[in-house]
Amino acid sequence: MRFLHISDTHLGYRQYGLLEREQDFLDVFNEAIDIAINKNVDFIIHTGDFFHTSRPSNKTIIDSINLLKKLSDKNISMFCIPGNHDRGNSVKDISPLQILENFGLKLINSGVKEFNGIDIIGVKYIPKTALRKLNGLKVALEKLLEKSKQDYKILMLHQEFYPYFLDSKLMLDEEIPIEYNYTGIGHYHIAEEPIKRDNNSYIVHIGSTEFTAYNKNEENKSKFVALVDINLDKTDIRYIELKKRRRFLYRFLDDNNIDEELDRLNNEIEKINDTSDKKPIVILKGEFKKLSQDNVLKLLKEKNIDVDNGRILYLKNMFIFPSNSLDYKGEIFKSEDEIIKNCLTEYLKEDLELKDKLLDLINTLKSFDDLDTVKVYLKENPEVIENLIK
Ligand SMILES: [Mn+2]
Repeated sequence: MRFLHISDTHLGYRQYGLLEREQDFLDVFNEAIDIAINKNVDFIIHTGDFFHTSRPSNKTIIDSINLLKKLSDKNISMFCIPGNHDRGNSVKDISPLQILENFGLKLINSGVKEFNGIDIIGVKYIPKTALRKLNGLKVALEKLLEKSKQDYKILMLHQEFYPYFLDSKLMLDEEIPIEYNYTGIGHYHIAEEPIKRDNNSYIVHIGSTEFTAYNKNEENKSKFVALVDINLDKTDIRYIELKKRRRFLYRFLDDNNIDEELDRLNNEIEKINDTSDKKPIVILKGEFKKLSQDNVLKLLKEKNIDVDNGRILYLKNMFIFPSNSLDYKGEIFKSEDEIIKNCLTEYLKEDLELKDKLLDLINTLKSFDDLDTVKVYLKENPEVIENLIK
């Protein structure tokens, strides 16, 4: 028996407001599906955040139906749990994943589904407040074990575990019963080496399929899916790198390194453009004590680090200059999404769940055409606001 583990595909995410980025998330999801087909897997597990929001656009829904159709043509089932992004939390509505159940998606909110002699067990994303009431995951996971009849058990989770999330109280070894042979965990967007436990069971954080800036230092990390072979009780895991994801180049600049760093950056941009049809995204951070804004912007132009020359898809500069950082007239953030997200992250760093809820709500409101429609919507759906502080 063979399966593919995919996570956090965030379909429909128009990062930086760019249509190209929306397409990137679809491209790489397609690549993952093609790997599943080419490697003749029996099924796929998707550990949450299939969609980027609970209100995917009509186009995104059609894209997702086409992905599932490719799989059903080859008789491959996809098992999935709702993540924090697509569980349908801030509006009184079901998850968009329930639409996909009509197109073959095997959605598990909390339960056991048997497939050809193995059990696939899933628990949808549980927010922090509910986790506290449950006193962690362990009791729920043990109850699900009682319902499982097959020897080989696959568990799908979408949660924050320590130390991947430093302020989390969930410890892998304490929360996850060792009887689960393969535990796939979504939510953390960076791929980590599989953790092998004493009885040869595994815990796998496979990470997202594209860069979303959800986790720190995600920029330069490669993206993967896991191909897993089960032979009796033996589990063999291979990570396969996703080639279609867009490359991000991240640099920290200062007065001393800027010349050298920009030359190196230039070489790398060149290399990427030679080997890929996807232009890279460049993120520059910098703190300058001697160089002025004019100096730095001139240097960037001289060294060809410029969106207008067609070598870069998007350039994000976050610079601080000595006199007054507010003097900086460059485009620190190009899209309002980024501005909103950064403000909320700053103000609500003590309550990231509220931040996520607000972002989700803003995304929903942005889908309305004008302010009057927004007002009517809020009036008719007061729970949208109530849910924020529940
Ligand atoms: Mn995610």
